Amino acid sequence: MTTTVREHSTAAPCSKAAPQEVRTDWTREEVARIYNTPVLDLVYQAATVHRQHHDPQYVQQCTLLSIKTGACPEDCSYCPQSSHNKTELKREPLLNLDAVTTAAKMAKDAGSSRFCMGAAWREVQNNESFDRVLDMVREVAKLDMEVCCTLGMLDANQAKQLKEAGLTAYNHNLDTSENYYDKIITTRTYQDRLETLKNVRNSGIDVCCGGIIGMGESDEDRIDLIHTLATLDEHPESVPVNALVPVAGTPLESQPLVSVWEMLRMIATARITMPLARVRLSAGRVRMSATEQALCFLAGANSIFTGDKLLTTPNPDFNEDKEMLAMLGLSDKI
Ligand code: SAM
Ligand code: DTB
Ligand code: SF4
Repeated sequence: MTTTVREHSTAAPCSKAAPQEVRTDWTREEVARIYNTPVLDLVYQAATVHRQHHDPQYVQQCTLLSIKTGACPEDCSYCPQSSHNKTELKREPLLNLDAVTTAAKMAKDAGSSRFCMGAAWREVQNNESFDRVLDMVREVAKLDMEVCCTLGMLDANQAKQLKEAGLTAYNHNLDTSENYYDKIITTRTYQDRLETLKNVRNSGIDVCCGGIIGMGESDEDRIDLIHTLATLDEHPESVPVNALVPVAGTPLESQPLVSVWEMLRMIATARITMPLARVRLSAGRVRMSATEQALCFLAGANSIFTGDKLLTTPNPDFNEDKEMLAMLGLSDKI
């Protein structure tokens, strides 16, 4: 774990006045100033904004399912599923429809209100596999759950078909700053990512877009990432904040673990700059105590992935999560 000594901004006074307006014109200096606020003031300000816009007792539970695992042509340095990385992952072809509907029903019975299907693809192709994914979306939508997919790059027509099938949201992360991006991925560009986000937005599907910390990026890169997200024409409806899960066989396997203070800065800055978004405390919870996670909820995180696995790596035990949420008085029911 690393401890960074930073130059703090002077904490801006926190007002209990009317809810802060939703802005997409944040300057980079404003975002940096928020991010560098002394951490307890930052959490306090974020908690205040959170309470102006959200029920603080509500934390959404989402369940992830990897519908196609491994053998991905992209070279994302963090990812166990990249064929460029020598990880001990078992590859799995695209699941069949029944397996997916069964998993979605189980997730719903376990209390999830959102089901997210992930495929280790560079991009969606117009083939039978995509037709099967469209069927999966139709079936999960019938269960009266939010349906999300993360399938790589999408063109406008594919986005339209997913919308028509009943997709609620599409997850496509910017992952890091534009500057740091080519240290992490070389097989696609930041612009490619932004293009897909535009196609998703124009189709009327909600945008789920965030990033990963702990990949060797600087505070400046983290500020740049939040600045980019918070100045999109419309904010993403959900912003996943992932702590790198270092996986043996990936170039980032030896990265030091991120500390809770770093997670708090990201979550709180996302909460303050994108007040209406669902901020999702995503990968990395398995290494966090309930106390650390409680601070993240205080700072404005209002969604988590539950279930024993994320896509391919472990997530906290389902029953432990239930106990934690009950202890904190948090619930998926409004
Ligand atoms: N292939 C699609 C794509 O890249 O958009 C979808 C699946 S991909 C696994 C979804 C997201 O998982 C990535 O954008 C990344 O942010 C996150 N992710 C992957 N491996 C991770 C790791 N080791 N630690 C934290 N987050 C990770
Ligand atoms: C996101 O931002 N985090 C989730 C979800 N979107 C798809 C995925 C995390 C994956 C962590 C590594 C793994 O389990 O393979
Ligand atoms: Fe493939 Fe997505 Fe993993 Fe990158 S993050 S290697 S695109 S599965």
